[in-house]
Amino acid sequence: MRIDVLTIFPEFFGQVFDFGIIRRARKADIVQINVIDIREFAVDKHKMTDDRPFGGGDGMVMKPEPIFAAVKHLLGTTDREGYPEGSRVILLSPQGKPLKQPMAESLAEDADHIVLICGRYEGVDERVNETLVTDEISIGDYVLSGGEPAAIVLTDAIVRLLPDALGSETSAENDSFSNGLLDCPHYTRPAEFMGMKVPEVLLNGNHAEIDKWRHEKALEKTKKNRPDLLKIGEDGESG
Ligand code: 9D3
Repeated sequence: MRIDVLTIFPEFFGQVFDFGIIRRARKADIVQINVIDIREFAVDKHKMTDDRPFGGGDGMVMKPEPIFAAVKHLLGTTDREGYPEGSRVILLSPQGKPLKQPMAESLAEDADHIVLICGRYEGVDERVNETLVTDEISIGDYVLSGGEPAAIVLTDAIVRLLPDALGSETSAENDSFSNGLLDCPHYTRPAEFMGMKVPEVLLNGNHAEIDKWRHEKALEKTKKNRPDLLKIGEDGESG
């Protein structure tokens, strides 16, 4: 898979793609990640990437021309109907569909070239959305200063699902959410730390009991922190 990140703040990404699973996946050539400065595609002598909103109001809007030029450079066309098979252009925006694990799963499975557009300021000229964008995604109901942190989150969620990206020591099947519950608590040595004891059941080697305990604790944690995950039927979701 190839992921190209379009941003006006390329330095923001620093070393975030140089650690852990993403680093390993890049080394193994499972994914190629490029961070591209939108300003390189600016058309005027001042290299402008933003301008004042038509209709008035506060803030600035990202201009369409540099983003169209960048997508044309990367995908050969500015018509989303004509993109190569398996190409997606994703706009990270507060107005997007909220990111959920199944979206990351289908992108990991179906896409071989993803272009991420990071918005800044008040937003991006809507013609980008109308013509270039195949998917508009938000990472949740809170306000960020721009799409860059969201691009990092989405990239991480996708890359770790690519075949062979996870080491054998861990598995995407055991993740939180794959059974609809949060994960159970975990403990390691020492068996007693500052007077706090590891639950006896984890020490006795009875794996049927351990599995039962883990499921109970997962349910308890989910009720406390994410009761919404236990509700079913409201909009056809499995809960
Ligand atoms: C006043 C209207 N605001 C929109 C809800 C303005 C605005 C806030 C934040 C415009 C852009 C931004 C920058 N955020 C993103 O680009 C963004 C984002 C987010 O803020 N929350 C969750 N997911 C995302 S993805 C991109």
